[in-house]
Amino acid sequence: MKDFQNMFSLEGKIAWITGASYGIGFAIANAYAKAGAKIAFNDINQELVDKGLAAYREIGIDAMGYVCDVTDETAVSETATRIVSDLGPVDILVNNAGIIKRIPMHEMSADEWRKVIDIDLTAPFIVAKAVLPSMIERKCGKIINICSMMSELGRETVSAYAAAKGGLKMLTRNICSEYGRYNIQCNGIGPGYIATPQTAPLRVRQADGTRHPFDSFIVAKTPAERWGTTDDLVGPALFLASKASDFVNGHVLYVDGGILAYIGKQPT
Ligand code: NAP
Ligand code: GCO
Repeated sequence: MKDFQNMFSLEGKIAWITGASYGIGFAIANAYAKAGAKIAFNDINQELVDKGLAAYREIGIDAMGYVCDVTDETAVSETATRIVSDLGPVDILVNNAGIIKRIPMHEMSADEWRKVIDIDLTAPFIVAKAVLPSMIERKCGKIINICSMMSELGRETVSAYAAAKGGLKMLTRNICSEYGRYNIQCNGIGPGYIATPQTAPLRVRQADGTRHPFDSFIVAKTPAERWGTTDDLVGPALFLASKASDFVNGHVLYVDGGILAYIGKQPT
């Protein structure tokens, strides 16, 4: 029988959250720290890492920050080694770092396409590869891939992002298939539309103070009738990192206020 009281505790665990100086990654790291985990995060440059370290310190979290581009296999492997020597072997990996380019597909260069695929799909493979051997050896581990509505849906201008996030859903299932026997769980979180810097351009107020048309579109498309907040993601992220989800594997948990369930408002 499980210890239900402590099912969601991450006491003694080491969590690595990529691209977590701010936004969704920061909120998840904050929750993991409050649940008892030690936090390692990386970001693309020293300025962001310093900004992240200051933000963690401000809320009382003693996080370790590393400059590391998640697409650079050597840098990722060196960072993984540093985390092990600074904190210990990684128990929980959250592949959070990501970018989007909103460009009509027929105008997108192959270099722009590759950049999105590299960061949003190839990097989770590279980072997972860096932590898997120790997880296999210790016969436990949690890998959480931050997927998207675009793991299921398409829309204008986001072809590379949708291809990457759809691919990330399948990488999630494959890591589960290949390593489930070692007591490693790999699941995804599919956030709906969350108010972060990544989506800020879609929420900019119009000159007359009214909502951006895309902002109104999302509110109408979401049964909850609002954008998500980073806090909406922390419960699901905690569940997938904790003992409470030890037999949950290969899923994408959509945290979208109901978008994927909804056909859309009927015309009035
Ligand atoms: P964000 O605010 O843009 O944060 C992403 C972080 O990843 C940034 O700190 C970014 O640094 C970093 N990053 C980018 N490229 C990197 C690289 N090569 N190596 C290391 N770090 C890198 O995004 P967010 O909205 O919090 O999103 C986090 C994740 O959730 C992403 O994977 C995103 O696709 C996904 N997501 C977001 C939403 C949403 O509505 N916001 C919904 C579904 C899924 P820079 O600041 O330099 O770019
Ligand atoms: C867009 C958005 C989305 C979200 C998110 C949805 O331009 O449509 O940026 O792709 O960020 O991934 O789940």
